[in-house]
Amino acid sequence: MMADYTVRDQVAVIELDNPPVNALGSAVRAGIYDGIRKADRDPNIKAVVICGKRGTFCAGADIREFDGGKNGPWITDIGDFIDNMKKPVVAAIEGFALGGGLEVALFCHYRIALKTVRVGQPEVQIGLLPGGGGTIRLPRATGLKNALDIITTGNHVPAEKAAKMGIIDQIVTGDIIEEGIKFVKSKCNIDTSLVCLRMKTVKYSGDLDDISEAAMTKVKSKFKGAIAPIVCVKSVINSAKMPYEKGIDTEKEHFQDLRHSSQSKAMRYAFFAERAITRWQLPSGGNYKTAKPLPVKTSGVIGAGTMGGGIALCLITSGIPCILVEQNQQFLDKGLEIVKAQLMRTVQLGKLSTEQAKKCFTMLKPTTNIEDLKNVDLVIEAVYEDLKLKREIFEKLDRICKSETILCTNTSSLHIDSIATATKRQSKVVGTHFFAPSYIMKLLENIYGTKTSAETVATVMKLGKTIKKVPVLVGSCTGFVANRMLKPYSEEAQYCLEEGSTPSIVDTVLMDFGMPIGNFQVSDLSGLDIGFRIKREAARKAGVELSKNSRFFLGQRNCGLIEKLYEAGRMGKKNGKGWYKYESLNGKPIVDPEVTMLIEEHCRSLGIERRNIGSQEILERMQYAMINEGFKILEEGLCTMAEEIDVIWIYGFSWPKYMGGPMYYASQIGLKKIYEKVCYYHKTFPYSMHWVPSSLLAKLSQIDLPLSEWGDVAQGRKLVNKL
Ligand code: 3H9
Repeated sequence: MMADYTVRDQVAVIELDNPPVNALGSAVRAGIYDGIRKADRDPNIKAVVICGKRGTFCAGADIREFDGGKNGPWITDIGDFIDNMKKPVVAAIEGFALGGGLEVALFCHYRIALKTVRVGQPEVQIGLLPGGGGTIRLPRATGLKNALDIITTGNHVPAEKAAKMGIIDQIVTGDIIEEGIKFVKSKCNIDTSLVCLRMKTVKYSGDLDDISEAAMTKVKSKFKGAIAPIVCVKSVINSAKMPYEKGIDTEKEHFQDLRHSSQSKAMRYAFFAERAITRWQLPSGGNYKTAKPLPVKTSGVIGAGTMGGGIALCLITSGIPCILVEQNQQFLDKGLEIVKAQLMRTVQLGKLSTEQAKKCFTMLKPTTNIEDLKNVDLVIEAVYEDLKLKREIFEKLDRICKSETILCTNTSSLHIDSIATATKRQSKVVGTHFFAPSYIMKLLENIYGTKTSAETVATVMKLGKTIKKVPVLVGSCTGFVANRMLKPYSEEAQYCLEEGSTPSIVDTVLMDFGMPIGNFQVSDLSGLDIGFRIKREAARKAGVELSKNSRFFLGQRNCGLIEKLYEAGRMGKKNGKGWYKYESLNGKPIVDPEVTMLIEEHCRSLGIERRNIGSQEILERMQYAMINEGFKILEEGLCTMAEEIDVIWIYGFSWPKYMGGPMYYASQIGLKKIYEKVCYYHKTFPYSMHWVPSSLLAKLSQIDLPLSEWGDVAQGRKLVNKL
């Protein structure tokens, strides 16, 4: 049994014991159930303490068991037994009490916790609802509104706030088991049956329909397309509308439906993918187990633009002092204003208090003297994408900084070696690609160069976590993983325009699929001038003309629409005119007949006959082209597992988690079908190199292997011809 039973001073102590987080697998549930029945039977036992080993109470049900058919007592069976006990039962909480863990605690007559504890019902984040009485009992402890908030967001609640809400009865200090015993003994003479009845019989006031409608509207707009938040609202409202037992039974039915849903399966995959990517390894052999991160106690950022300012903000709000460098006072002042404005916004959103924000700001040291960086542990260069400039900066940093300093470049496309070779410390140079807006977006694409050491990688992977990002390690190539995959995706969107579609049709198809924002809306946000400059730079490097009227560029299919829009003065949202028009900077995209005319004129001038393109074709072309690129990335060893690609799309481009990421999506469609379609489009569009089928995709389409093994096949750790 995975719950220890001991007796101390006539109190039974049941300790959950399932490393690493005491997840409530069937054996643990059986252990608790046996323990409380034993305590109840034993006349020498006066009370019970339930707690967890290894400094944490419990992180909820064992998510790994959801795919199999393991049984054992349900949480509500354990709970009903506790409810009917005459001996008081206290949950003594340290670390986390999440999901089923909090549900078990809510069935206990009392809950005490250390101040550092966090509680929550995060089930919604894996496409579920709390299925062990959480939606029925939590509202009885906190009131409907708080419970709706906790259950539909899945956010953790710190102990003191939880105590104010009625979840925790007492905050304690010291040894949690000793405190539990002391607490529960003080309750021995109270009739506990009355205490537990309190939970069952609580009645609600207020207009339930209004509360329900407001909550539904909120979750439908905040979690567009996700089913679980909607079911969570329904079940919490049931707690007020239905008799207690009926509410519990209905909750269990909802839980089982969601457990088998494709959305929950995808989100459970994403949960484990996020953990799998922390087990990184370098081709040279260094890995997450052996490499020790260096401490980063001080930092520097070069460039106080929106990117650099946002990065500096990430550092100072995580408690890492930062020296912010700009080339002149004017730029520096402008950058500081941006940082201040972002900090203010954080305060307005309630994420920081005014005091905390002020304290953070004192950790920022603005300067125009790059020499001030000489003693920092790590520098992130965030100037614009110009190789010559970046090399100059790295050459200078190499001279100025102490020998231990790690030098990071926030590049979105340049090879790391092309920058690292400007220094004599290539092992300490690494790419840290932030996504705009850098303070908000969670993805941090860390890129190793040929000579980057495992220690350097370990340091930036740890730093990513410290500044609350999701760090993913990838190899260096043009555009790295994120932008390299985005390229065919966006190109296909443009080809669809010149073949007959419109920006709003393409964007609607993507948003109906679940993307929060369409491709052309994103392009307007980043600015059409960026796309234009990238293309112009590629032409310059190749020594050729960038011709907007040619259907070919560098031997490949070309769509000159970006050039034409740029020429027509359409820069994107910043000047109110891009693929759409905008009435203000915060305005919504409006279809602009001028753009439609421009596209039609473009087609006429090139003799392209426009046709109706169905939504399935638009989706397939954008997604399969990008997925094919993903397989090439695996094939080239730039990622070691498909999970890395999925996490990049979830956190870098807001791919809906309930679709698991593009590679997971491909696994659900079936690689055979994807491969056939890629071959079909390759034949149809022979001048688009991105349709050349990946040989790994070709290989995997012939066999049925789980996604978790695709990386092994790519790297020869699994030989498919021997299967
Ligand atoms: C539920 O409770 C349903 C009920 O309402 C009804 C049921 C009847 N199961 O994240 P970390 C593993 S649904 C299995 O790196 P941290 C994790 O995979 C559940 N494994 O650490 C990793 O393994 P590995 C509702 C789990 O300190 C290791 O533990 N609960 C579970 O950064 C360390 O995890 C949740 O959704 C689990 N429940 O964060 C909570 N939890 O080393 C999910 C963790 O092999 N968990 N593991 O990669 C979390 O949010 C975080 O893990 C936690 C710790 C905050 C607890």
